[in-house]
Amino acid sequence: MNKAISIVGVPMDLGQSRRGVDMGPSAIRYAGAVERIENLSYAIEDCGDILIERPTEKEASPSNLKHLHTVVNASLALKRTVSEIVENGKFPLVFGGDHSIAIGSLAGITPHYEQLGVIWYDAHGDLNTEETSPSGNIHGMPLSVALGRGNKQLTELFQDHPLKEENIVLIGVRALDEAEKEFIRTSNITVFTMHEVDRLGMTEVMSRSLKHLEHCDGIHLSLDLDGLDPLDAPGVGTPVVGGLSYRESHLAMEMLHESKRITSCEFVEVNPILDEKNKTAEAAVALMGSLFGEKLK
Ligand code: Z70
Ligand code: MN
Ligand code: MN
Ligand code: MN
Repeated sequence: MNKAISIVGVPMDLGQSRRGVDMGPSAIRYAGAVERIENLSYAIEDCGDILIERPTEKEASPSNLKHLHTVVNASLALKRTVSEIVENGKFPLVFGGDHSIAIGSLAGITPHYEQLGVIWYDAHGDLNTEETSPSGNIHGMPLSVALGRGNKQLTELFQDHPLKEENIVLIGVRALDEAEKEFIRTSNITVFTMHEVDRLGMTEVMSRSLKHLEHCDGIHLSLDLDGLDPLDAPGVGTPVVGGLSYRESHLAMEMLHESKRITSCEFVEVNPILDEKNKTAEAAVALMGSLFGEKLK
């Protein structure tokens, strides 16, 4: 794994409806992310936070997209920052913020790879578009946008470098909208729902995922804390019961570390207002420990 890491925080909470996830980057830093990774002898720099506009009056959003303007501007700023980090030969580690920030991080990363693989660790598919979204929340759309589907102001951030369906693996899925199910049925995306995790076990799910992405020249991990069970990660905006356990998640991170394939990642949807004594941020930091190579012996 790249031993030089650059952290960037994205205090964004306008991609969904529950305030407070903009404090995610602070909560993750407070839980000791920098020290934890430094202890594993990485050279780590904290680039601070992307500036997010606070909309002063009701933003006139076109159609079914809440705070489109703010999300587009934040995505553009994050895209530039992340792209620069990759250009400088460093590993981008992004702290959310809600999952809409994946639009900016992926847009900054895809141009640097021929075949970027993505592991999407989430209870949700995040595959809605402006037309299909039941909520109008952009955090339910980032994977669609990265595939070039949806509102042009968002998809044009990817220009001629969208993701490819066959390079995407979803893990932990247990809450899909009808249109997302329909899209997945006809697409080449690989999905390991909770059913497959129960059936196969995390070891097999992770081996198959990595095998599926074998041809990729980089792999981005997008980890939504709501992929974990709410018992282990209560501080998220949309908790869904029956999720991945703390232990399965550590196993997944350890296998990703062993694979040496991860080239960038983000940890999103930590909402300290909804949390229990920073438990969710602490889980995020503990998982980073495993991802970056912490060992018990
Ligand atoms: C729903 C929607 C979602 C994250 C919830 C929920 C999407 N499918 N994404 N939490 N991270 O509104 O589109
Ligand atoms: Mn998500
Ligand atoms: Mn190119
Ligand atoms: Mn989610």
